[in-house]
Amino acid sequence: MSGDDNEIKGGRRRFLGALGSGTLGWWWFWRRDAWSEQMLVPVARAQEMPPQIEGMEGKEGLTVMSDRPLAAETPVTLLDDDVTPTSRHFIRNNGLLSERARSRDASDWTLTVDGEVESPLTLSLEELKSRYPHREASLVIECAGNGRAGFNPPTAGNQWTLGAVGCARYTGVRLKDVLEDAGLKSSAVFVAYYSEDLSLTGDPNEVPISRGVALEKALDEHTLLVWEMNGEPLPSQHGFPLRLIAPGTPGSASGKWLRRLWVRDRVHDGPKMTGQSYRLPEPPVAPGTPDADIPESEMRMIEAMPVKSIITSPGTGVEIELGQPLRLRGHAWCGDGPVEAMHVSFDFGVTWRQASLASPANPFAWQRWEAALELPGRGYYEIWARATDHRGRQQPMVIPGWNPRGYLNNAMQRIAVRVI
Ligand SMILES: Nc1nc2c(c(=O)[nH]1)N[C@H]1C(S)=C(S)[C@@H](COP(=O)(O)O)O[C@H]1N2
Ligand SMILES: [Mo]
Repeated sequence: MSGDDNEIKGGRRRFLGALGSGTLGWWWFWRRDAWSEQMLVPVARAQEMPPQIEGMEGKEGLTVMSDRPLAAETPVTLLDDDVTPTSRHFIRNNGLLSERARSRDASDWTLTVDGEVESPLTLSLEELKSRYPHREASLVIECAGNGRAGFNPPTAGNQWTLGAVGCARYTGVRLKDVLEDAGLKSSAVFVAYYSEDLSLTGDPNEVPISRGVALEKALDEHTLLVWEMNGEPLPSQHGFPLRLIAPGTPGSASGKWLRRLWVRDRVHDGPKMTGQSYRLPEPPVAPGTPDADIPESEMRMIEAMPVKSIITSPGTGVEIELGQPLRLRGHAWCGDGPVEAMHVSFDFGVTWRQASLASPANPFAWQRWEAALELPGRGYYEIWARATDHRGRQQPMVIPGWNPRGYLNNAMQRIAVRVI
């Protein structure tokens, strides 16, 4: 890092230092690296990129959480685009890339669809492309653990802040069309995926993750099998040659590097489907409750991601001149329907202003929000941003229900602003 960057960061740190002493535990300010990420301008970040982490080729300014398996999130100010460029889409791998994903040769690749179907299918990529009508859509994928860094006491797993989310454009076919072609039996209740990523242990028989979607979601017309992301064949890290996108569900349902869809007569029980994986305690538990004290029968599967929003511009720590409006931008989304309203506050939630909110490009795309705030005078302000969904549910101000794996933190984001 150059001396200049140090100066910028040092100055802003002094300005933001006061935030650390707040009493509400506003987590993205507490975590030094989280808020320093947000303060850096992209050009400074470029100089900071860790050199040559395998799999990060072509990724711009992402923060690597883990290099084995690879997990990297996007600083929130780099998520401003309506359609997230591939270079800025987060990565979450549970295992290691297969030889096929590395070599990008799909010539002898097939997808098998079997289980509770009348006629099992084995399809090449060309057959899949030629048999069913093509669909294109902008779809949000959000890791269920996005925001995990906010939980107290901390929970194990990647300490995502705000950036394990993206909304890229995908091309593929409806999962529904493929399932109907195979002919669903009345016993079908769940569609499980098997993929060809490799376990970290190196054991070729060990499956790093095998999840999927309940039948109703599988038959939703927005649940796709895709071979293209942002107009290019799927990148190696994002599931080449074919992945599932079940938008609105935890990202882990959207299997990458697919080989098999197993239609099941019960809820799937593959790796990361059972125990505490992608489940919330019901009834709720006190923060820090040991795993052993929560019986498996009291863990309920997460089906939809909750309402959430981000402030993509400006980054926290910005200074504006008196008399200039503060122009805010970001996105809002919800896993089971549209976002209905977006509000911002500059006075700690005492008053709220309605922001403009665009319709989504299609269902399950995120929605652009914008606001121009007149701040009352010189000094220090915090901006809070709050989305309200189609059922009137709002983002909480503080970290919501602690759970053993740290899922579904959809607390409002806030940024600090100084009027000079
Ligand atoms: N086969 C397979 N599919 C997978 C994963 C994986 O490790 N293996 N990770 C899941 C998780 S936890 C998430 S959040 C999303 C991330 O998708 P992305 O890496 O394209 O952002 O992929 C999901 N699909
Ligand atoms: Mo995830």
